[in-house]
Amino acid sequence: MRILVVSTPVGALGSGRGGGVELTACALVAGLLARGHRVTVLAAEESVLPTSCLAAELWTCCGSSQTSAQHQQRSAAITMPADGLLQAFWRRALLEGPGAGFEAVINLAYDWLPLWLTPLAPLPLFHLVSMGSVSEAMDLAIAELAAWDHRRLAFHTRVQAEDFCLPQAPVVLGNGFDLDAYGFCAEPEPLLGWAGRVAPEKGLEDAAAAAAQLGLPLAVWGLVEDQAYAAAVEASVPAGTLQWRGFLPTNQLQQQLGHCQALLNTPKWNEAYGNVVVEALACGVPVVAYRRGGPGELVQHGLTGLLVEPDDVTALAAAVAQVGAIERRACRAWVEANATRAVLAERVEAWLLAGLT
Ligand code: HBI
Repeated sequence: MRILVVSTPVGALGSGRGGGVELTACALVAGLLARGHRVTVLAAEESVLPTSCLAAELWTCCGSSQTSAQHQQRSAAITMPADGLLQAFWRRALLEGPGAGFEAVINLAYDWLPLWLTPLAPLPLFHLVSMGSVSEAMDLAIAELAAWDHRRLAFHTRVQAEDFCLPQAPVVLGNGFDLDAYGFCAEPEPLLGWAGRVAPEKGLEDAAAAAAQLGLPLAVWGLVEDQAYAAAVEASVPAGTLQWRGFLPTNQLQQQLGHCQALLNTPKWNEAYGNVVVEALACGVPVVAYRRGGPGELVQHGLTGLLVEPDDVTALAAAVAQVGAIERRACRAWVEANATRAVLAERVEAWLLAGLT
């Protein structure tokens, strides 16, 4: 098929500002290309596609970024900057899309406009919802679209989809990773890891507290989105507990991540999936996570990591002390079976075909 994939309007692909949706975009595009589909990516200017996606055509738009949906009040009205990137994306997709012969459009933005346009668009729009519930406006737009045609929506996990009012069982796609990009590490160092956007909904403070309790250093990878929050976490533990490693491209991240005894995953919100959980598993690193959101569904307790009662830092630390019992090879094996690009692309293709009948 000829497929248009529309990226997030919160930042350029490769900038790290798009968070997990950047990884999803590249996995989905590379997976569809590998299955012989022709793919065009519509993203913010300055976006960079990884080598695995270079066979895709890149369309770019300029305009002001959309405000991150999860950092607004739940009751906030729908807002778009007057010169918004979101509007530019969808004007181009709907004006040029039909002439370009796209049989389907996959939207990766967590925004109101593309959802609202779907019933009146000249092209079939499909939406991979990338977060749990963060606003009333999006909850309503998702519920209304699901009532119109639930086949146009897909989610990363069942627990994420449960946040929304859906008339039928949702399409659940998981996510996909390029295993060649992740090296397996059999022998860890006395080091714990945490990865993700450094922002309140990600709960870094709990992982820091657990590492301090255990007297182990905690390497922190990710874009510091909220400086004040990061400073507060740094101040909450003894100096030297946290090693701020910054936002690294995958090849550098996986090289460092593999040395961890465990990845701590401490979401405060209903994390839709938890890319970093699977990235750690791909390196052979067991995951100790709160039994919450996508990580609570992805981590196989006792096999690929340990799940603890959400927000219980003492239980988190106690579980980390037990993680040596987890077979590191079993962590990578789980990813090979459940979260490769090929698995994701098969599921995406089936989703589109089902929605087009
Ligand atoms: N906020 N408005 C808006 N649009 C997005 O596409 C978006 C977002 N916040 C976060 C985000 N996307 C991604 O980081 C997550 O979906 C992974």
